[in-house]
Formats: sequence, C-alpha cells, structure tokens
Amino acid sequence: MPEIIEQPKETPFGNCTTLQRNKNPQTSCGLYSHIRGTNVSYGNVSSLAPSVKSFIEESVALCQPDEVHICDGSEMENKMLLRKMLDEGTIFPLPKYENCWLARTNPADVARVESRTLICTEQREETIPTPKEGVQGTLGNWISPSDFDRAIQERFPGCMKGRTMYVVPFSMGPLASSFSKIGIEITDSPYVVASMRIMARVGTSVLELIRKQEEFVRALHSVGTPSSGVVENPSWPCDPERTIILHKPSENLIVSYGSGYGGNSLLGKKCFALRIGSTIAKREGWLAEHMLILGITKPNGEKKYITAAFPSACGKTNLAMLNPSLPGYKVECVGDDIAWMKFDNEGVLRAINPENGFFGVAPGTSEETNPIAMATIFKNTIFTNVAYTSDGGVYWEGMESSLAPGVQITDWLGRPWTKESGKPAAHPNSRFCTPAGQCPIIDSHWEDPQGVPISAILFGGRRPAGVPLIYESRSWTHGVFVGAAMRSESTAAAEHKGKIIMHDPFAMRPFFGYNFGHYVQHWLSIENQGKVPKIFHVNWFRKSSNGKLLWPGYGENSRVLEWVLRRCSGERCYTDTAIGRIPAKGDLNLDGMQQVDYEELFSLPKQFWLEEVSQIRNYFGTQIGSDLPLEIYNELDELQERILKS
Ligand code: OXD
Ligand code: MN
Repeated sequence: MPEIIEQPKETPFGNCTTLQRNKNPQTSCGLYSHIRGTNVSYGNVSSLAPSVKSFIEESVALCQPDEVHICDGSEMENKMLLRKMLDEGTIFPLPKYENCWLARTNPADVARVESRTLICTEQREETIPTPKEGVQGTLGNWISPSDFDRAIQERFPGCMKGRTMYVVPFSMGPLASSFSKIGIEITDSPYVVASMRIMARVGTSVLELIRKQEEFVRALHSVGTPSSGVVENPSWPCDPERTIILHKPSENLIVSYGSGYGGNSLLGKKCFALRIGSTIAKREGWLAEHMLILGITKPNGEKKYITAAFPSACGKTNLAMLNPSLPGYKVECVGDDIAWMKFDNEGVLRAINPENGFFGVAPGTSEETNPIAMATIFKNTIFTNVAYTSDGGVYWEGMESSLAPGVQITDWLGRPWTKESGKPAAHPNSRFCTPAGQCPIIDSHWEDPQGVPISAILFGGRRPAGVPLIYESRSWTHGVFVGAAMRSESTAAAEHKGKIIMHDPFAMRPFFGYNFGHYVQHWLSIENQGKVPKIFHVNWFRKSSNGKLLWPGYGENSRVLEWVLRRCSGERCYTDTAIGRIPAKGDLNLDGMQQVDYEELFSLPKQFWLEEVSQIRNYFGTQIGSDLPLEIYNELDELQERILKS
C-alpha cells in the first residue's frame, strides 16, 4: 500500500494523543481541556456556544469515549483522519486517481435500514397515517417517547469506549443563505467525519454561526458495539442486530446507532435534510424534497430550472448531469438528491441543494451513461463497496469498457473476481462520495443564497408497463395527486428484495418526517403561497411486449425536457388524455432518432389504467384512510371516470 500521507513530525503541542494536532493554534488549543473528565484531543472547547457544549457533555456522559475531537474542517484534520482509517484498515488508497479511497463495509452493513428507522412523537398519528385494521403500515415507523428513551439506554451507554468521539459542526446549504440550517453530528466513525466533510459544509465557521443564533439540529451517531462486546470486523465496526435510526422532530434531534453506511450515518442527508427537514418545512411553510435540481438552457440562451423526484437509484444523478443529445441544449447541475424549496417575496418558488457533495450509486455509472459523473468522481472521492482493480483503480458493473486489458479485479468483499464469478463485482448499492463543486457542469448558481427559480417539477419512477414517457398534470391539485400515487420497481438502495412495483409517494416513502396525509395537505396549501410550477410525470423505463426498453433514456431525455420547457412557456403542444396531457405525435422532437415506437410509448391501455386506479384506491384506503385530503380522493374518482369514458 503506497504511503500517501506525510505526518507532521513536530507540532506546537507535542505528541501526547493518538491524533496528530493541527499546527494552527487557533483551532487546536484543546490540549489541556476536558469535557466531563474526558480529554479533548483536538479543537477549541472555550469557543463553543453553551448549547453545543452541553450537547457534547451529555453525549460524553452517555457514550464514554476515550477522547473528544472537535472538528475544524481543515485539510490537515482530514489528512489525520485518512491516516487513521488507513492504519485501521477502513480505507485503501486508489493510486490510479488523485486523493481517492476505497472503503469496504461489514457485508451486513450495506444499505439504509428502513424497518429500523423511526420517528418519535407523542401521538402515533402525528408520525404515520393509521392503516386499516389488519394492514401493515408502510408509510414510516413510529416510536413513543418512552420507547425512544429506552432504545437509547439499551444501546448507547459506553458504546464509544476505546474510541474517539468526533464533533462535526455542519451546515445544510451555503452558510450565507436564509434557506440553510445548521447541525452538529457527534460520531465515533472517522469515515463518517471524512464523508460529512464532502457532503456538507463542515468546520469552525459553522460553530461561529451557532454562537450567533444558538439554534441547531442535534445528531448523535455511533457505529455501536455489539452486546457481546466482540467487534467482528474491526476495520468496520457496527452492530447490525441492534441498528436503529431515531428522529425526534419536536426537539430537532437525530439518534443513529449500529450502522456506518451512509444513508444511516451521514445524518445531514436523509435524516436531517429530509425527515427532520420536512417537519421544519411544514412548520415554516416550505418544502424539503427528495429531488434533483437542474438548469437547462435552450439554444436561444433562455434558461429554466427543473426539479425531479424519483425513488432511490432510479437515475436522479444521471438526469441531474444530463448530456443533451438535442443540439444547442445545455444542462447544468444544482443538486442530485435533495431540494429545499420556498417562495420568495415575489411569489417565485426558489430552491437550493442543501448538500455539498454527491453520494451516488456507482453501478451503472459509466462513460456511456453518465460521462459527467465519470469526469467528477476520480479525485477527492471516497468509494464504498466497489470492486478494486490491480492497477489501483475501481470497477463496477457498467464500467466494462473502461477496463484496461490484463487488469485483475478484486470484488467488494475482497475476493478475486472474473465475469464468470456469477456475482456482481461491486455491491449493487456501492457508492461514490464526491464534492459537488468538482462536477464539470455544476451550475454557476448552485451555491446562490437566494436559490434558483423553479419552473417545473417532475415525478417519476421505474414503470416497465403501462405508464407513458411523459404526461403533464391538469392542475396543481392533480399534480399533487400524481405525486401521491407514484409507484416504482424496487431498487437496491434499501433492504427490499426482488423487483416488485412499490408505492413510493413523492419518492419520499422512506423519508417522511411526519404523517403522509398531513404532508399531502401541506403540498396542496403551497398553491396559496405563490406561483406554482407545472407538474409532470416521466417514465424512462417502459418496456415493449417483448421486454425491450421503448426509450433509450440518458441524453435523449433532453427531448422530454424540451417539451417540458415548451409547455412552461405556454405552447399548446399537447393532446388531452384521461391521465393528463401528453405530447401529440409530432410535438416531441424525435429528429435524428431511430425506431421510436411512439404509439406504444404513449399508449394508455384501459385495463392497465383501471387496475392502476384500483391499486391506488386500495393503497390510499388501506394505508392513509381519512388522513388523505378529500381533494386527492376526488382526483382519483375523476381519473377513473375519465379512463372509463376513454
Ligand atoms: C440515497 C437514497 O442514498 O435515496 O440517495 O437511498
Ligand atoms: Mn436519494
């Protein structure tokens, strides 16, 4: 393994802790300080706001770490963390690239654990709709305040013994933006610290902000220690048997135990920006959504921004980094996973990407599918659970064409791999964690504190049958219905097995912070606040009767976006159907494309749609019942009538 990091030989503070100190005395005067008797090995305790200090004190008393490290976000600190992870075997260098690393998790810790992700409120109904008797609810999990406390007491006392507790101050959104929110993540995982540093704005300037505003989301994370006391895989400690991810919106509190996998441990992302974020957004009158944000410029220079909500691993990153096949069009990326949207004083809905990096699914990303991502990810990146090549690089399914001849592959579990192995080389949910600012098409306004103005919202999913390439909703209320009725084939991003068509309303099913029925009500009320964007539904994944994809996707999706833009400018380039507006033949620019079966791509089989309506009715009735606003049931009835008449 090549030696990458030069450790400083002398520091102004001597050599009295396991970590080397930052040479900057301003950020490293923790030498003689203690918190609850525990040595602060790095960071400046005296500069902490009292609320931050008490959060650390409580966490120290509970978790009993060996020492505390208050992160300053500096380069030197990052190098020390990388060094530590190298020594502990958590990461390996990837010498083929610049400052890139490969982490291999415990094979039992590879995805979000939705079944153990819970929201705590006094009343169950605040968190989840009441399903019909005998029906298992699928719209989140509730935990009572007493069980919440018990879950913590059963897992956390002493869970950081022998480890360092890191205190990570972070901002979701650019520091200067009124959209942005601040958090402190406390964790015992250097992998989490290094990844948070990529995914959020981390460091001392955030602590300064807290000193002024005193408000922040508290996020406590531990990879945990199994109750047997035996950590099977010391390079990736975790406690899969007892993993739990808890949220208490009333206290802006997140507590995550037992998993180091990103979706469960990088608490700024799903836990804060979506679950806690959606509860804050409801209170404050805005939207926190599982959406990419892109800017698209027409050949005449006119530019618009679009957001899109697709379930996990359905191509949000690919669309956010689209390389348009339509001549003269340009797409620029603001974000690939999360959008925070609110109206400005002129009634324009504006959005920011609260994240600072991309935590993208690696398999399927290639020069053919997403050349922009490929141009982004080979520097300053932490890869997790991808395969390794003998020339010091990475490999995953889809990267076949970039493999140099004669190169040997080691799979994500560290075993020699060949195409004949019969198993994927990279885990299907393997990831790259990479700074957004490196994306060659990052939008010049991606960090604009005012956000970008949104003209259209797309919903979508993986629908092999029945659902056309695109349709436009008839109104805002109909669009909200379309979001509520979303379904998609399951993916590897969570623990679900098999390719079933799951309901995934607003692509938020695993991420709602409060009762979905109330969430829909909130979406309906947004229309009263300003000028709402048009809402569309897209499906890149429809297959013909012989199982072939009817639409090539990727760069050709720019043709669909072009139609969206024309509709946003009020062009009458559509035909009305029972489900909404679709481009009439000739309205969608197919110039230069071969063999698109337009009729099949846009066909609306009556039986399919009657069955879809009945599935949706059953879902709404059994899962949400009276919590779902009447307007949405009316939309469903009207859709059924229109289909029957068609
Ligand atoms: C993600 C997800 O990691 O949606 O973005 O699972
Ligand atoms: Mn996501």
